[in-house]
Amino acid sequence: MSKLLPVTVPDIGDFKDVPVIELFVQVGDRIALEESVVTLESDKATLDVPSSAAGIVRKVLVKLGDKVSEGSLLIQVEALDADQPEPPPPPPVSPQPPAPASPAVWADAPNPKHLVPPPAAAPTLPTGSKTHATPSVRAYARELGVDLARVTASGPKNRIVKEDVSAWVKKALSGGATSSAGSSLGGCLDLLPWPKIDFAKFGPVETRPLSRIGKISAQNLSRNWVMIPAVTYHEDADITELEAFRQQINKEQSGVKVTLLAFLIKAAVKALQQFPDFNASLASDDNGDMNLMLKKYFHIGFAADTPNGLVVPVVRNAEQKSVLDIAAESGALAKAARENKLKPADMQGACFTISSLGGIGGTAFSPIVNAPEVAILGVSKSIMKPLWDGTAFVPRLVVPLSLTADHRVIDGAQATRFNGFLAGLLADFRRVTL
Ligand code: CAO
Repeated sequence: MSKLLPVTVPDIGDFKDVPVIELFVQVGDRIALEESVVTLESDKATLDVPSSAAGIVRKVLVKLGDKVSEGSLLIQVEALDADQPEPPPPPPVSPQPPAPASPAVWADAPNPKHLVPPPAAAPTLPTGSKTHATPSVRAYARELGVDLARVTASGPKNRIVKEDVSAWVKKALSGGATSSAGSSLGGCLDLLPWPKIDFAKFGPVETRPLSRIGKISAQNLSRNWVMIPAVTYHEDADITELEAFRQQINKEQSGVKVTLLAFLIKAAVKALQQFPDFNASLASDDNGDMNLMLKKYFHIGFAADTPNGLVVPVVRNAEQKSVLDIAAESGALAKAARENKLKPADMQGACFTISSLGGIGGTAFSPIVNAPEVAILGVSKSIMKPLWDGTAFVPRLVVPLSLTADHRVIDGAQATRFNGFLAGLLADFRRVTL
């Protein structure tokens, strides 16, 4: 005789009234022991609740958004006898107690920190829209905005593993130049396809293929734009004295032309030393756990505008170099960039990037973080401004700083403190030596 078995929320620690954010079963589904029934999400973590019974789902007692606690009834399952593959219609509720549920393990959301091992008896994937993945993989997919239903599973018993999600994202991002303009990412994000327009209908046109650098930049910029929750913070730095000093040393020595960029790189190193989270990258380890990698070296990239497009050469170990050394090296790298002579190694390993448009103009802009870095400093054209010194307005040379930071690592308070610290260094460069 068939039995109707309740599947309830197991011991989930101190959590109560936790919302159901994913529901994997519906009435009539065949469910295996340990197969995921729902995902719960607290403020900080997600948890898959495995089924404590195998059979046919006869009742689903929760819906998305419902809040549940330990003991809440989720589904009722009609047990199948070994020789009874297809059961009759639902019988009345049986009082038989459920088998003990698998231990519940939370995975942090949205950045998973605890790996949840797959259940011992992983279920086979039935046809339809159901997907099987551990909570940490689900959290990872949610973080990247990936719909797991689109991902091909390669894990045991058709489980989607983290590599499957990464491979799907990689594929989506590696479309040609045309697709990177919209369609491949559009597929990933459910955006409309990139508009296809016959521009010649409206007037004469000329087709110019993107350069190799342009294609690579387009793909990197698109990925960084959609994957990094970035915010730009603006600050003005008073560089009146620094500019006077810069002009003086350029008069005194003729070997190297010193521009503001060299001082910015030197000051940025000091600020990174003061705020180590800015000298870091998010990276997942072999278990899929996300960590912050704090770097003990200070390699500073700077955006260089070249006839072939934007490149980012890197001044390595800038903390060990003087402003004059940095000026000479950045000048040589910028020249090599313009002449298309940079080697791949010249553009690798940056911890933080400076994008200086000050030689061209502008009052502020929002640079895009250069992943896997977590912040980038945009610099616009310095301008004389009347600043109030407490008794009168005085003319001061002010340079606008625009710091874009990855909000997963750096919040607004940290970013504003970083900007203030950096502006303080530029206002009184002696502080860099402290
Ligand atoms: N405010 C006012 N003037 C500035 C300035 C600023 N913030 N920064 C530089 N200048 C001045 C320089 O002092 C120099 O003037 P002088 O010749 O009279 O001394 C002039 O502008 C040109 O400087 P430069 O651009 O040749 O040198 P740099 O060291 O400042 O910059 C480099 C080097 C490679 C960063 C720059 O040439 C460049 O390519 N900038 C563009 C970066 C870019 O495209 N960023 C956007 C990326 S996102 O699309």
